[in-house]
Amino acid sequence: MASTPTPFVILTGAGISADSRVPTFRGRDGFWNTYRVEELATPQAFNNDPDLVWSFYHWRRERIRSCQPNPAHETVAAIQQTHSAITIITQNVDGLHQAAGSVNTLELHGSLWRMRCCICGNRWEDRKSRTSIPSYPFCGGRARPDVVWFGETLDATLLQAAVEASISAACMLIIGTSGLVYPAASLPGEAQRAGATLIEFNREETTLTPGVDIHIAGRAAETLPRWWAQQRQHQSVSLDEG
Ligand code: BJW
Repeated sequence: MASTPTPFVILTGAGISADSRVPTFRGRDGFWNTYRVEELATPQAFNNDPDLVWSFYHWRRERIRSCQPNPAHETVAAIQQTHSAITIITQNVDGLHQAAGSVNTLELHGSLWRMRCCICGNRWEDRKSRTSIPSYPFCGGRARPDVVWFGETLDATLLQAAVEASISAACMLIIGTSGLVYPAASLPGEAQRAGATLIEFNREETTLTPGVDIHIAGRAAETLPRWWAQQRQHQSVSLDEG
């Protein structure tokens, strides 16, 4: 017997946090000094110039520390509350989905608020302001942010969970991602092949736009709450009529 699909799976990228004043990576506002993320977010860059890469992460942590979830994060959390099996798949490392009250958030690219020891691989939470690279107190190894850099593999269990959630949903909401970075960018295709409707919320058209069923243009902090309010209204009208 075929199982009933989960109503939604939600895939988010940097654009959902743009209205919380978290800088995006690419496009109009996606800059850090004169560097591109592809030049800094790699293990080679960290090996060659750890202080430069650390200063990029220090800048990001200090900037994001005071950022609050915006109405798009809050709407994602509200959508999730309608069905216990709704999964949020995020490429973001800012923690704003959790701050908005979401659970079951698959952080595909890790977290800015966790460190990992370069020697022993242990991970720990760290929210302190750190202008220079800390060491892991137990083995003395150099710390790095526990994020996924280009050329590094994603956590296999998380990725598998993301694929399963994508192929089990009736509808994927794709919010604020350029769709340029793999394997996250392949999840909408997986969902669509399994029968899901794809709805994209983005300020601009992206590489995913030609393949989606509906593209809703504008800032996610405005478009997502409006769209969700309309869905709720349709739902209550059809319940009243039924
Ligand atoms: C708004 C808005 C508003 C603005 N409202 N919208 C298959 C094909 C080709 C290449 C590859 C492939 N498989 C693997 C690769 C290589 C590579 C890759 O994808 N390269 C591409 C660039 C071509 N992938 C990897 O290396 C991955 N590892 C991997 O696959 O391992 C196996 C393997 C290794 C090597 C070879 C082959 C296989 C790892 C990828 C890790 C990405 N890491 C980063 C940094 C994380 C840590 C950190 O934050 O510092 O993740 S890079 C950066 O990009 C970050 C993001 O999560 C990610 C995606 O960016 P995102 O979220 O889409 O943001 P933007 O800025 O690109 O877009 C913002 C969007 O929002 C825009 O569309 C705006 O319009 C919109 N927007 N304001 C709504 N208010």
